[in-house]
Amino acid sequence: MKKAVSVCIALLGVIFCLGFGAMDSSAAQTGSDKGKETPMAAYGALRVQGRNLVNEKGEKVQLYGMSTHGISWFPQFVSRETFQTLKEDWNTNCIRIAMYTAEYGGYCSGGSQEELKNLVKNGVSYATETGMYVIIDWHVLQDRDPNVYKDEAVTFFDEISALYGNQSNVLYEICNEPNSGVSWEMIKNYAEAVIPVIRRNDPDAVIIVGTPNWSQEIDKVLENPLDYDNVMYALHFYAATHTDWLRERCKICLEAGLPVFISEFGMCDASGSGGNDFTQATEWMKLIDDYHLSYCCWNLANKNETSSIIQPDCMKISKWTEEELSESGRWIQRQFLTEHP
Ligand code: IDC
Repeated sequence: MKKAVSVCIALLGVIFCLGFGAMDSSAAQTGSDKGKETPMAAYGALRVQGRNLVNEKGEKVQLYGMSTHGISWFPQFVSRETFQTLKEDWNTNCIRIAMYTAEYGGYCSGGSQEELKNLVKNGVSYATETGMYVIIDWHVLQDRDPNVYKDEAVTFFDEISALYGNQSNVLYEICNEPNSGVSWEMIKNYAEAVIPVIRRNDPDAVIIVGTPNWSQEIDKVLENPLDYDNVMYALHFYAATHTDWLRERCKICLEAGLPVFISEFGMCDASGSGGNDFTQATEWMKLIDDYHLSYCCWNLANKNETSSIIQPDCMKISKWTEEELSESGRWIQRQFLTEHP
């Protein structure tokens, strides 16, 4: 009898230890997430309410993170490890995937459309696994007028949005930066062709629309906005070039109720190089903070240019040390970590 009791006690002890062991290992698994819910789990489906991006409960949401460089040039950064690092070590909740349309290896300029689509799809999968929001950016630049490749855009967004209709973390940016005299009316015509195609597949997704003059003349939208729900308008700034006057314009639009999304910005000048102007960048961050704006920083690459966040001699695609980051990288990482504790 005594023996049976001691066997029972021993068994209970083993079960107890195993139980705690199991608890410990599950704690270790969530340890890398610092015990936080993923951004997607915390916010769910997003929508636009007045000038704000809001979550399912109608509370304001701020998306923030990095934009890739062109994925034709730097496909290696569309990776699971990269996105994990950006979420866990950089505290970001969003990633923008920039697919150029007309530049080197662009979607409409000789790049392999299948490979580019696969990169976009992989990017969306990695973001989803990581619990982040993801922006699919049709990166109009050298083509100036989004109508030049409107048919290609319609086909692309039709195919891509059909995949994500039941996912709540995908946003569509339908034209990065129309420029060189392309008017808001021309952009609006384009948007009116592309948005219904996305809406058919993904009725509630948030759609970001670029604005004239490299997404700076956002005020042109005020008199003639698009007649769709869940649309936001892009404003892009490069702090060493675009200062008070563009912030003033941004404020006027916000006060008039326009939903603004800063889907691209840099701390340097508009060439993507030159020196950083952190005084101006800090002024921009104040505005972003005051209005709870969403913002994506250009760019996630190791190119030898100021706006790239990784040193050109560093080949790592994740877990960069401070020394492996550029001056821009160090500044923006600190911004993400301190602004959104
Ligand atoms: C720049 C890249 C650069 C690349 C060039 C191609 O930083 O490496 O050679 O594009 O034209 C934008 C654009 C963005 C630009 C960036 C800096 O959206 O594509 O990237 N910029 O010039 N608008 C304002 C600045």
